[in-house]
Amino acid sequence: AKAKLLSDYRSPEFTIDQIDLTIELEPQATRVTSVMQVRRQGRHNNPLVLEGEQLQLQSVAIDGRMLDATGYSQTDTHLTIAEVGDAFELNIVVMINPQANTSLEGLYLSDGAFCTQCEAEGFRKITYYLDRPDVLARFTTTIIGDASQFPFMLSNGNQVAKQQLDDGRTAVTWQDPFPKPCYLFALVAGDFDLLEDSFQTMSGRHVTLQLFVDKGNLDRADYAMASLKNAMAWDEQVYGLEYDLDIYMVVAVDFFNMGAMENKGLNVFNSKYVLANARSATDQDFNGIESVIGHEYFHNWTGNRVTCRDWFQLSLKEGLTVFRDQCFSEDMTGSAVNRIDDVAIIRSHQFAEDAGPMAHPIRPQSVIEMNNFYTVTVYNKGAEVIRMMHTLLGADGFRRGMDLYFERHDGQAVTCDDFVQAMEDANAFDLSRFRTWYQQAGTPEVSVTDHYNAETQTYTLNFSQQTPATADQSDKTATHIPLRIGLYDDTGAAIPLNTEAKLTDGNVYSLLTESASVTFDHVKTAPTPALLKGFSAPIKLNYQYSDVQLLTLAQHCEDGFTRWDAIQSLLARYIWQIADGETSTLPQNIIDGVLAIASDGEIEAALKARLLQLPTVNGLVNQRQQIDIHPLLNALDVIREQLASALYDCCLALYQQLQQPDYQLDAESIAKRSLSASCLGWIAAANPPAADQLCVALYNNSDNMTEQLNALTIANRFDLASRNSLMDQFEQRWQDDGLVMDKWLNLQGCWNSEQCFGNLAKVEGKPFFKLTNPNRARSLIAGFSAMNYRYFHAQDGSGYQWLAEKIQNLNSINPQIAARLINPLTQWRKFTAPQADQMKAQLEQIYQLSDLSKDLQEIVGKSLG
Ligand code: HT7
Ligand code: ZN
Repeated sequence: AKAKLLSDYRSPEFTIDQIDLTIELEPQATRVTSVMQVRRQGRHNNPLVLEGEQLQLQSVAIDGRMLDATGYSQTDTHLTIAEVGDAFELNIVVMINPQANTSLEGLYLSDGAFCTQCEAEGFRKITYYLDRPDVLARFTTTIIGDASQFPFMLSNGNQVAKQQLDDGRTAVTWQDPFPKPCYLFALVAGDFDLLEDSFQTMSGRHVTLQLFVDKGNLDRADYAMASLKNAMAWDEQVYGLEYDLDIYMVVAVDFFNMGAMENKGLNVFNSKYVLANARSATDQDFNGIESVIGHEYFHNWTGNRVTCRDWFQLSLKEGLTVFRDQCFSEDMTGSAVNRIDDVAIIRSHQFAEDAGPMAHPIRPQSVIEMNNFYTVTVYNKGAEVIRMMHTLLGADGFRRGMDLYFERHDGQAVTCDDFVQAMEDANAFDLSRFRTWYQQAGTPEVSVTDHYNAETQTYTLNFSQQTPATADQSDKTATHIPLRIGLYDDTGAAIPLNTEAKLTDGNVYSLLTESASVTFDHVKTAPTPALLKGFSAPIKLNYQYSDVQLLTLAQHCEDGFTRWDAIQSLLARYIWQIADGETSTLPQNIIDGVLAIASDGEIEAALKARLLQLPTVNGLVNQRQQIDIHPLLNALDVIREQLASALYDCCLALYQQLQQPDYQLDAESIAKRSLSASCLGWIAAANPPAADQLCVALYNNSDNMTEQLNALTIANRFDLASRNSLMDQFEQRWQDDGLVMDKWLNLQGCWNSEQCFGNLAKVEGKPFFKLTNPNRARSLIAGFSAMNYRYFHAQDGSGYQWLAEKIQNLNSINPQIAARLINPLTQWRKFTAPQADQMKAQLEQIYQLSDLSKDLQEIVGKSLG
C-alpha cells in the first residue's frame, strides 16, 4: 500500500451539496440508494472519481439516465465516471453485507442492532462517495426496515417523516440541516431501552436528550445522562458554545472499536463509556464516562461545526477536544490529581510512541492507513500543545482565540494552522516558533544547569534544548517551550521571582532558542528550582537534583504535579541503580520522606494516593535507550518490598481509618477509596497473609465494584491465597455480563503466576470471551502483553508467541484492533537480547501473512524497517 502525503493535498475537484440516502436494512443484503447533487469545482475536465470498498454495484444514473458499463469503470477501491457535466444529479445503488462486516467499520451488526462507524474512511463501505472531510453535504436519510425488529431507526438531525410501506416495512426519514463530511454520518437501528431527559440552552431553547441502551440496562444510564447535561452547561459557561439541534441522541453498543463517535446529533458509544452503576462499575469507569461523554459532546463545535480539511489535520479536532474534556473533568472533580493522571499517560505511552518506529508529529506528514493515526501523539500530545497555548496566552487570551476561530471558520473544513493563526491574531502573540510542535516528532529534552552567587544574591538558570532524531525525521529545530518556574528555599518556602527576563502569567518562561539563561535577583540562599510546574510542556527535563532537593519539592511544593514528579524521580533513580547493580537499597532519608508523606494528615487523599505510587514499568522503560527487562522488574520488586515494610504500620492504620460505611460517588469518597486501595497494595507487599484477610473481607462486605475490584486486583497482583476463590466467585456472579467480565479478563491477562500460560488458554475457551468483540479481546490480550511484564517477556519467548497468534487471528477479523494490540511487539528495539530477537522473529512471521491488512503492513513494516 502506498503512503499519502500531506504535501500532496489538493482541494476536491467535485463537491456534493446534497445527498438523499435510502437504506433498506437486511443483515446480509442491505440496499443503499444514494441521490447526490454533484458540482464541479474549478476549471478542469477530469472525471469524477468516487471512493468505495466492499460494495456490490447495482446501477449508476446521471440526471435520471442509466449508465451502461461503458459509462464508468470500477476497481476494488474506486468508481470512475468519465463523462460528467458541471452540475448533475448522480444516482447510485449498491448492495452491502453488514453481517459479514467484522471490521466494525462502515455498516455492521452489534448484537443484532445495525450501526455505523464512518470515521475515518468507513463511509466508502456504505456507498460510493467523495469520502474526504472537506466535502460537506446536507444529508437526508431514509431507513427502511421491519419496525417490530427495529423499533428505533435513527440517523443524524431531526426525524421528518415516518411511513408504513405496503410490504409491511416502515420508512423513517431524518434530515440534518448542517452540511457535514460523510465521516459524521450515522445510522442505528435496533430495539433499545430509552432514557429521555431535556436541557434548556443559555438562549432558552429546549433540547431533547435521548440515551439508548440495550434492553434491561436502564439502571446503568443515569450517570451518562447527568454527565451530558454537565458538559452542555460547561461549554456554555466556559466557551459560550450552545448546542445547535433540537435533539441529541447517544446510543450504547457492545461492539465498537474505540471509545465513542461524535456523529452529528447521533453519537454512537462503546457501552463501556455509558453503562455504569455502583454495583457494576468502578470510580475509574465513572470518570471515563464523564470524560468521553464530555469529549463527544464538545466535538459538536470542535470537530463538527468546524471540521478538518484533511486527515493529517486530525489533531485540530482531537487535540483540542481532549484538552477541552480534560479541563471539563478538572472542573467537575475540582482536583489537581487529574493533571497527574494525564501526565502519566504522556510519559508512559506517548513518550514511547515518540521514540518508537511509528513516531509522528501531532500533524503527521505521511500516512498509509489513517486508522493507525488515532494515537496518543495526535490526541494526548495534541492536547498538551493546545494546553501550552492556553498557558502562554492565559485563559482570557485563549478564549479570545477560540472566539475568533469560530467567527472565521464556522461551517468550514480547516487546518491546524488556521487554529494557531486565530490564537495568534486574537492576541497579537508571536507563535511562529511554536508551530514547530505541529511539524516535529520526538520528545524535546531540556537540560538545565544553575549557578548561585552568594555575594550578589543572584541565581542563574542555563537552559539548552535538543530533540533527538526520530524514526521519521533526523533534523530537528528548537521549539517554543513554556517552563513554569518556582524557586524554593531549604524550608520549602517559595522565593519571589525577580528577573529582567520576560515571564508570562504564573511565572512562565518561554525557551525559544537552543540555549538561553535567566538570572533571578534577591535570592538569599541557594534555591531548589521547580522547572516544569504543572508539566507546562511535554518534554523531558534534565537537571541534576540532589536527593535532598527532590525531597524538599516532594514535601513542600504547592504544585501537586511537581510533588509527584519529585518522588517519581527519586524512586526511579534508585530503581535504576539497583537494576544496574550499583546499590541494593533505598537510602533511609528517602524511606523516611515517603513515610512522612504517607503519615501527613494535611495532604488530601487523592494526591496522597498518587504520591505513594511507584514509577510504572513503561515510564521507566522510556527513560533509557535499551532495557534489560528482568533486572529492571527485579529492582522494582526490591524497592517495593523495602518501602512496604517501612510503610506497613502507617498504611494499615490509614486503611482502617479510610473505611466508609456506604458508597458515595463524590470526590472525597472517591479519593478515600483510591488511597485505601493504595494502602492495601503496600500492606500486601509487606505482609501477604494480612492482606489476604483484608481482601477477602473487603470483597465480601462491599456492595460496590470499586472496592470489590480493588480487593480482587490486589489478590491477583500479589497472588494471595484467596486469589482463585475470589476470581471464581466473581465469575459466577458476572459471567453473563460482558462489560463486567472485561475486568476479570484483564486480571487473568496480568496474573503474575507461573500458571499464567495454561490459564490464558483456559480463559480463551470461556463462552463470554469473543475475539470478535474488541472490549473482550483488548481486556485479555492487552492485560497480558501490556501489563504482565514478567510473563510477556518470558525468557523462552512464549509470551511473544502467544500475542503473535492472537494478532494473526485478529488480522482477518478486525484489522484496526490487531494494529492496536500488536504495539508491545513493535517496541522490540528497546530490549536487549534475547528478547529483542524473539520479538522481531514474531513480527517477521506476521509480516509474511498472505492476507496481511494495510493496518498491520504499515505498523509491522515500520517496526522491522
Ligand atoms: N472521533 C472518534 C474517532 C473514532 C474512530 C476512529 C477510527 C476508527 C474507529 C473510531 N471510532 C471513533 C472518536 C473521538 O475521538 O471522539
Ligand atoms: Zn475525539
